[in-house]
Amino acid sequence: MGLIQVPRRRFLQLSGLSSISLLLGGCAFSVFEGIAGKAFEPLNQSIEELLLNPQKPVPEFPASQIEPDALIINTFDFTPQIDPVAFRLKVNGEVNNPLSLSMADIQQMPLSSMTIRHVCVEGWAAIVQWGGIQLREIVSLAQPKANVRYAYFKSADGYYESWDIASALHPQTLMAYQKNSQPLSVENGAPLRLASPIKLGYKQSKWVTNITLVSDLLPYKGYWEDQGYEWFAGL
Ligand SMILES: Nc1nc2c(c(=O)[nH]1)N[C@H]1C(S)=C(S)[C@@H](COP(=O)(O)O)O[C@H]1N2
Ligand SMILES: [Mo]
Repeated sequence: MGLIQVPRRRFLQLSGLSSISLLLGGCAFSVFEGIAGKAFEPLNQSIEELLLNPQKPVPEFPASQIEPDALIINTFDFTPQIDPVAFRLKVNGEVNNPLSLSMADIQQMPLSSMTIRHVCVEGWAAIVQWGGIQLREIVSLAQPKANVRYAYFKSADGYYESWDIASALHPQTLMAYQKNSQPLSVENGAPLRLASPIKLGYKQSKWVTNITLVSDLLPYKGYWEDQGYEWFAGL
């Protein structure tokens, strides 16, 4: 039962902190660092090491605990309509092999499925099953350079996010195209969205069109982060 209690307790701490960081901006970062603890360690690991040695998976929930109605649609502005046939996921930046992948390309790669808890700072959570391709598969296909430390995600609605590379390469960080064993709906981010049990909901970009691998964070970090929300946002 620790499986359920730990994320819930963390969630309460995090939601408190999110309002603090909203008030104090960057000043709350050191407070958060203490709570996040070892979550910060992987930031120092090289990308080669991370690709070679996958990190430990987070325990999952049995499929019987999926809460089909609990995932609330949360979209800051509008729902972009993307033609899934014309769609290409672009992967570029500090890579030796830039990619432009169709959904057919992506769906030919191994399908990973996981049942995890999605946690939104607005005060709700939902156990969801996501299916898709591990982001680490896509990143390794792009042949990242040794200096890569962050991934930027651009979405079709103007949303943007940045992640530390360790979290992006976690085995349960997926580019998902299925929800609860069904094709992903447009509202939930079709054709492709981020899904991961190790980050808060706002890190999990829907309608991702571009992934850019970089060595340093840019002055803009994420849609909510640039308005004061915490950047690492680990669970
Ligand atoms: N492109 C994009 N991605 C996004 C958002 C958004 O507004 N635009 N909202 C985020 C937030 S705050 C949450 S909680 C989840 C919600 O996912 P859902 O709408 O599929 O439940 O999407 C995240 N990803
Ligand atoms: Mo959210």
